[in-house]
Amino acid sequence: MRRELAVIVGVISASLGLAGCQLKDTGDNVVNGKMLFAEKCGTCHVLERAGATGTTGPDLDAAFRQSRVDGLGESTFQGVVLSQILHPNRNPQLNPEDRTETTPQMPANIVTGQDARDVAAYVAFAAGKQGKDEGRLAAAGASQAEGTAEAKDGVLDIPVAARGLAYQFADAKTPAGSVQIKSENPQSTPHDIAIEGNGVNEKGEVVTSGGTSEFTADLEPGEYTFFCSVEGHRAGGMEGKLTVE
Ligand code: HEC
Ligand SMILES: [Cu+2]
Repeated sequence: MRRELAVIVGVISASLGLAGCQLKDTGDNVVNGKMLFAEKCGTCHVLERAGATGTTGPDLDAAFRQSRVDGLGESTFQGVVLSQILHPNRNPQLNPEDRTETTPQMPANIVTGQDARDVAAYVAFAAGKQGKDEGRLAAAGASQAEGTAEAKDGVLDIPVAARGLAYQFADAKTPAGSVQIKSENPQSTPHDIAIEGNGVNEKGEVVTSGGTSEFTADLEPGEYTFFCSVEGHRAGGMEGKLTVE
């Protein structure tokens, strides 16, 4: 009972603060909320301000945009998001396409306690809202892939980025021949690395939390694609061009 009350009071005081100014001391830390969102939620949801590109669950910008236009307050949003985190899929739904299986499910309690309140506060602040995050919030979103990974001594290393559906590199290059392709994954979200093109279709193991996905392939010169084969991740942006010279 006591604990429930504390949650409710927390939600109300946070939303009052948020309505006035995004970074005022509200008791809820939206910077922490955004980092956690990008790491743990953004792999399944789109939320543009967080750089989140996941496609397994609903697009949260789309989900909240109309309610925002209709003038529903961020306190309401925060309550909705928090209860979704604590008790997801209370009503598992039939897949609208074939009406046989249930649609994918969101795991409960991915974040807990104050972290869950921080995430809910950030989503309430950001979902469906135009513009970009500023100040301390700006740097806390999903990582962006950048630059070209180049093979060294027959090893092509394309690590997973710190947060979100991204590798550290946007594309890659290697000389032809036998190449060991590897990708360390620092996230708790599972990822692997795979390549396809020119009749090649190979992948490493799915790994989490510091594990390395790797395999060796014999590659002829040409254009290939590297990507993560975990469902929804390639569509969310985990892919790049591999040029073999
Ligand atoms: C493994 C994929 C996955 C992860 C990770 C995930 N979600 Fe979800 N989420 C879903 C799916 C699927 C649904 C729709 C079905 C349901 O409600 O469970 C959903 C629904 C939601 C909804 C309701 C949207 C609507 O239109 O009603 C919210 C809000 C939400 N998630 C927020 C979050 C937050 C915040 C996190 C991180 C703490 C998170 N999700 C992590 C898959 C995920
Ligand atoms: Cu992945």
